[in-house]
Order: sequence, then structure tokens, then C-alpha cells
Amino acid sequence: MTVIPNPVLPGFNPDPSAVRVGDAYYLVTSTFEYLPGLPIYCSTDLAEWTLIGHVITTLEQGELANAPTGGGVWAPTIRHRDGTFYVIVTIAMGRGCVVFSAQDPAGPWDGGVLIEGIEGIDPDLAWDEDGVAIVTYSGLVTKGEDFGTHTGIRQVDVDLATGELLSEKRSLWSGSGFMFPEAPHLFQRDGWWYLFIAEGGTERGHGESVARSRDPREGFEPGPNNPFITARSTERPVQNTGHGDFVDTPEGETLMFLLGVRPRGAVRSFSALGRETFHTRVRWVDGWPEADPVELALPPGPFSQSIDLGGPLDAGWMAIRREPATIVDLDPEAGTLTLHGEGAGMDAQSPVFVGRRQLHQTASVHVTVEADDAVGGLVVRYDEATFYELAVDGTGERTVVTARGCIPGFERVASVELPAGPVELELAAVRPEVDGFLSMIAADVVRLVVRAQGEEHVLAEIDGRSLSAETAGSFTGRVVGMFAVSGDVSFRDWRYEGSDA
Ligand code: 6LW
Repeated sequence: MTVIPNPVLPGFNPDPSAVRVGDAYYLVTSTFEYLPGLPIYCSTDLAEWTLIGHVITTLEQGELANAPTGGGVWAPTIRHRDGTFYVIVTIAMGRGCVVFSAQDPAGPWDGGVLIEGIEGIDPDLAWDEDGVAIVTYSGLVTKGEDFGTHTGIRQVDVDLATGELLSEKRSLWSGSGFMFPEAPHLFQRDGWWYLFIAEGGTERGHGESVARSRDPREGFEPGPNNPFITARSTERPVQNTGHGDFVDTPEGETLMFLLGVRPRGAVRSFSALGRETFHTRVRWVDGWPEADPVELALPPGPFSQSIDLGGPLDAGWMAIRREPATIVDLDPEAGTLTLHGEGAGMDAQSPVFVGRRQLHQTASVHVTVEADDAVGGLVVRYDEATFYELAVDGTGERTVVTARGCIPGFERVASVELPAGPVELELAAVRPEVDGFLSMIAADVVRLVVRAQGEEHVLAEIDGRSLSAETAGSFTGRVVGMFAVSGDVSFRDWRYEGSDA
């Protein structure tokens, strides 16, 4: 039996949706305010997954220039019908419910069709036996004084070509009574329509429940043991399991792809990487699904990746409310990526920044920076108020490197003066080395280091608990990247090392 890694997609990859076309499996996850948005991962053996492209590659497609912190591109659903791939998604507190389509999942995807009138999130897409498109979603008020009110699992027939609603909206079975019924997915098997939903909230109470009917629009009866998968009140290393999507393998086995977190600390409260994509296998018993608990299947040994910053930019790079390719200058000869500061730092809504997901619990990034008459550096971020950075200021006679830990209401700063010239920066997330109870409480420590002229300066070691999905304003995941505040900042020799030890 294939050993499928768990997490399947490590790091900031929440709200997975899956589809199989022939022997190829595709996964898509949420990306909030980042661009490119809605990554498409592909695998033909379930073990190796490749990021083959994105649905949203331009600011205009997602209308993300003003995506609020914590909003933007939320949970998608990917489906395939008659040779066309569809991704339906909510661009929360923004464009709304949009269905994108493409002939090639790697892209290009179209500009998307807005489906007006769907007041909710987590849209699913299915077709009835007459080919009528059915959108099932989690009713949620996303504006006005009733913002945040859940209105249960809802459904409507839609013309995907025009976005026009073709029926009245209807309410469906909405779970066992736990909070936030969401992430609905319709799944057909043996003449039944199964309605899967997440309930309990995307935190520690998360779980997946199911009902079934012979009709995709009504008459759902709940399963006998809902939620049929949850990690709540267990000591399992993977928590928050829920928000699942389901595919059958060619051999007739059913796989569930779902989100989970790997919290650390004495009270297991801090998930530095955010919500990741996991999988588990599903058994069918008397016409109802039973799922194994999510088991970790981590790759053996450390992971190391060196990237030639002279380009071309690979699909793993992300920018904040802007497209990466529009802010970088690449010099293949010199192996450098240059960012041009615009006078704003990492507290800006759209800083000059390109970064990558932190993929391992223990991880370090090294990069060499030249900031001649400029300011910029390396940063690990959750959002505009929550980030730890190393800034190189080359505007004076000497170079000043400043470590800055920013969380709402608090800032920690430490600097060192160095001779002018290039410096190597390192951000490292490591297990805490402190003794006693503190070493148990903390999840990790972020070490901010600068090296130059043969000297090493550990400017700060900052508790990493504040850089977690549970503590930051945006429940995304850590993204580590390069930024520029002013002048032209050149970067080379990017190296990532990670381990889940
Ligand atoms: C997603 C929804 C949710 O659409 O958060 O907490 C949204 N629940 O399922 C973004 O991940």
C-alpha cells in the first residue's frame, strides 16, 4: 500500500479540496490575502505532490488589493466535468462567491464568474443527473451588523456560465448541533448522496459529520456516529481535524483529505505552521463512512533546499495583495533577486515582500543581503501586526542590522553595527533550549542571527508562541520571505533547512 505522507501538504495549506481525474489527483487550498492564490497540487501516486500552478495569478482575478487581514481567498472546492476543471471559492469580505474554470488544471484559469446572492462561505459544486449545477455552502453573514452569524448549510441551483441562481435557496441538514456547520461537500456512492460537513469550529473542537439522501436537494438523514472523525479531547499529535473532501481511488478505496494542526507547547496550544493538509482512509460500514484517526507520516531525516534567486521565480513564492513577478528584478548572471523599497515596512497592507511557507516545525532560512543605501531584509510573518524581522540598514557609513519582534502592542528590538558590505541573515525556528517548565510551555523560539566578516551576532531569541495560528489575527500560517523598505535591496543564496524532529 502506498505510504502517503502526513501532512500531505505541510505548512500553510488549510481547507483542502480534492478531485481525481483518471490516475491524477489534484488538491487546492486556501490562500487568504496572498498571491498567487489557490495553489493546485498534483500527484499520480499520492506520495509525491507537485505544485503545478495557481487558479488566481493576478490581482484583478481575485480583487485582492484590499483583502482584509484574515479575509480574502477562503475555502475552495475543485471538481471536473466534461473535460473542464472548476474551482468555486469565496473571496471573503471581497469579490464574493466565484467559480473559475480551466481546461488544464495547471492553468490558465479564466477570470471567474461571480455568483451573486450566495451569502456564505465554503461553496461546494455538484451536478444532478440532469446536469444542473448545485452549489451547497455554509450560510454566513459577512457584512453589516449581523456579521459572523451562521445560517446553516444552504443550497441553490446555479447557471455556472452566467452565475445566475436557478432556484430558491434551500436549507439542508446542518449537523449535530455543534457550532459553525461549514465546508459542505456532496459525494455520491452506491446510489446515495452523502452530505459531509465540518462542525465544531476550525479549532480544537473541529470534526467531520455526514448525512445521506437519495436526493441531492433534500431528505438528508444524519449518520449514526457524528462526528465520525474528530481529534477533540484526544492526545493525538494532529488536532483540529475536519473540513474534509473525499475521492475514490481507481481501486475503489475512499480517501479523505482534511485540515489539521500540529500544536506544540505544554498545553498544545500553538500551531506555528497553521492549518495543514492531511489525509486519512475511509471505510464504508452499512452504507456509512468510518475514518481512521489522522496519523502522522513524516518524511525521514532533514530537508534542505537551496534556491538560485537569479530566477526564474518558481510557483512556491508568494506576495501580499500583489503579484510576486511585479515586484522582483532577477539577475541570472549574479544569481540575485532585487526588491525596490517603496517607503513602507512589513506593517503595511501590501509591503514589498516575497516569501515561502514554513514547512517544518524546526526550520531555518539563510539569505545574503546587500542593502547599499537601502533598507530591507528577512522576515517571518503571520500578518501586518505579527512578524519577526531582520532589517539591514545600509543608508549610513556603517551597516546597522536590527532584529525586531512585532506582535500587537509589543515590540522587541536589538541592533548591531557592522562594516558596510553584504551580510548573511538567518531566521531559525527551533525547539526552546530553556530548562524547566518554560521549555515545556513554549512551542518554539525564533532565533534572529546576522553574520558578516566572519562574526556571528545572535541579535534576539524570541518566543514563537505569538507567531501561531491561535494567536495571530490571520489564521493562515508562517510565511518566511525577503522585504525591502527603501532603496534597492539585493538578495542571493537562499537556503531553507527543515526538520520535524
Ligand atoms: C474557511 C472556513 C473557516 O472558509 O475558515 O473557520 C475559513 N472556518 O471553513 C478560512 O479558512
